[in-house]
Amino acid sequence: MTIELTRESTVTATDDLQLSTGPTSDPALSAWVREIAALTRPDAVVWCDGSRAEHDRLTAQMVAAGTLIPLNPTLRPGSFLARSAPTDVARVESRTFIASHRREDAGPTNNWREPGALREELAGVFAGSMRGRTMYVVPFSMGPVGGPISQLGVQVTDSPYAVVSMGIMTRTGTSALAAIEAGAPWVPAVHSVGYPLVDAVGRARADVPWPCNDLKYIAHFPEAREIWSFGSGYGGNALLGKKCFALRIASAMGRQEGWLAEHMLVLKVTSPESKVFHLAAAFPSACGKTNLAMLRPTLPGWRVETIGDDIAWMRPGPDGRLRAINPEAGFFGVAPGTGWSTNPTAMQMLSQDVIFTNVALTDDGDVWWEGMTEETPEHLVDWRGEDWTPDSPTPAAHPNARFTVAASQCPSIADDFDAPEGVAIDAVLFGGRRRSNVPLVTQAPDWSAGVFLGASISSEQTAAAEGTVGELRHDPFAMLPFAGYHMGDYFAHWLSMADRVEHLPQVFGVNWFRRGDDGRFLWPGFGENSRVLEWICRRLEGTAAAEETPVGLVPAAGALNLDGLDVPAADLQELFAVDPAAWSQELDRLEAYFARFGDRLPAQIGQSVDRVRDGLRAARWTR
Ligand code: GTP
Ligand code: SPV
Ligand code: MN
Repeated sequence: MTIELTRESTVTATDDLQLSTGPTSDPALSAWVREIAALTRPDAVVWCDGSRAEHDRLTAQMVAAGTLIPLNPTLRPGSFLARSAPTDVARVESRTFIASHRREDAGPTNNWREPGALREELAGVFAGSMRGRTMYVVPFSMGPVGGPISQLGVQVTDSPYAVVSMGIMTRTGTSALAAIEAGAPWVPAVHSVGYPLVDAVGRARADVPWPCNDLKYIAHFPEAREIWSFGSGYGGNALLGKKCFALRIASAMGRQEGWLAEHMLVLKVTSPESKVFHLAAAFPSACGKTNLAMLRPTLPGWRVETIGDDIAWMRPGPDGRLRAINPEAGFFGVAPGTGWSTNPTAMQMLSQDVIFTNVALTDDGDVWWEGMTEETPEHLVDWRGEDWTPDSPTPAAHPNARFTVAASQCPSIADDFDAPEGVAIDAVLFGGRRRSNVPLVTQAPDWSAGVFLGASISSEQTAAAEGTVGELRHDPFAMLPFAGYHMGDYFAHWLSMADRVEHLPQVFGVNWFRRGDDGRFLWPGFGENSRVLEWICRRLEGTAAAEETPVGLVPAAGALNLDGLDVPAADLQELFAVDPAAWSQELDRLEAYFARFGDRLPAQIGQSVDRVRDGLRAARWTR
């Protein structure tokens, strides 16, 4: 057995893993690594330093193994294409578990498992799961190393794809390890693709380009602050700093410690008068966070800069404001729909050093996906590795195809992206993908109504997780798949921020996805969303007019800047229409959903439902 202590020094052990303590002085960390290695039986243990040399070494190794296809270095330098197994293309919510000691602490929206029983099952599936493979040890920091809002973790994994992706998405390596050795707490995260290179009776078996297992576990122990993931190499299932740590475990930590871990982008808006605003926005998966975070305003004089595109950690700051960091260091973004006309900033960002997963390959060794260019190439190799032409019945790129890229490559990255103390949040936005009912923009009259707005998000399902695309489902705070504890307690925790934060952000609802009877989007979206951001910022300043509706404040006539925009008056009317009958049904649906939370549903949520109902009854509201 070979045990690599550092990149430079490799030690060969004869029969056990006693030497795999690695280059660390931390006894708890080395004991844990030894314990996991003893369970999973890898051939070698490699401690990762997060260097560029390590990245290059691992990508070269994956090219040799067929996991990565190098792209044409002239067209897309430093970039690769990975094709996953066709069964391993998205998060698996049905196999995602929250193992709190009491079932009621996980709540009705999570798959609960009794921790002891789950640990036993996991011990069974992980036993020998890394045989024939290398186990990598990846120390990482979520947020700037040592920052007051940041947290540390260590992922062990048998997937070099996960190592390289974690290297882009988080701050990995020696500085994170040094912080752990200095005594900071860290979250252990165990990952195996579940494809040992030795079968049950000890016979060697060949590797495949994308090893995974039909049996999957994405398991969380929120009380022990521990993650175990088995069977998948994909995104949120395998890059354990992301959804597993930064949302599920961190949301539970935040509840205990008085802070928030949210599925939110963070952006900085600068007005023509050079006034700066920071906004955080929660939309469900594949509902526009990356696009809004990188928006190029069509309104002259406005500027948007990016701080984060998926996750925000927010803490009450010493200044009485809610302060947010992006705990990630890269973007794992949806490729389809990302194009020069919709998101030119992302397109520029993707010019080099990118790992693409499940996009199509062009004949000249570059990538393509639906929505990237106006013209469709005559011939491609699709995400499954098969010949594809515009006549093919299936899309060339998987609808959940993704890019993985460092945040530092983003042309719109904000100067305060790295600020350890975070940025002060002025407004929180909630949105979903709604073809009807939900107006383009509303403002909640107060914090309690804002929490209700977040709690009442529903959205048409996307390809970001298994399930039926297009089906309307409740997704409170865009956290349905990510809250690490009872959703009723989660609402209460949000309400409690009113007692913890002196200057609370204003809360707004947005919906870019309303459609006409003919099925087309009524709002042009993308860069034109700057018009909505303008109204929001003007509301924060107190200079824009609003009008009351039963579902919140909307722009008064003339207050939404439509200069130079060609949206028919009828469409605008429809974008803000509040139909009392449809809303009454919406509230019925919501009430039935909230009833699932029983006595853990805060009374204020029920009161908000009643308030909207009264408003709808008071007047048949038309605009
Ligand atoms: P996750 O990474 O899964 O959390 O997704 P996300 O919320 O970051 O979504 P993203 O910005 O990647 O957008 C997902 C899809 O929605 C893409 O296909 C976009 O092109 C599309 N989209 C984003 N913004 C808009 C918009 O304003 N209007 C319309 N019509 N589509 C949009
Ligand atoms: C999401 O599904 O919200 C994502 C992609 O951001 S994943 O990392 O796979 O969760
Ligand atoms: Mn996401």
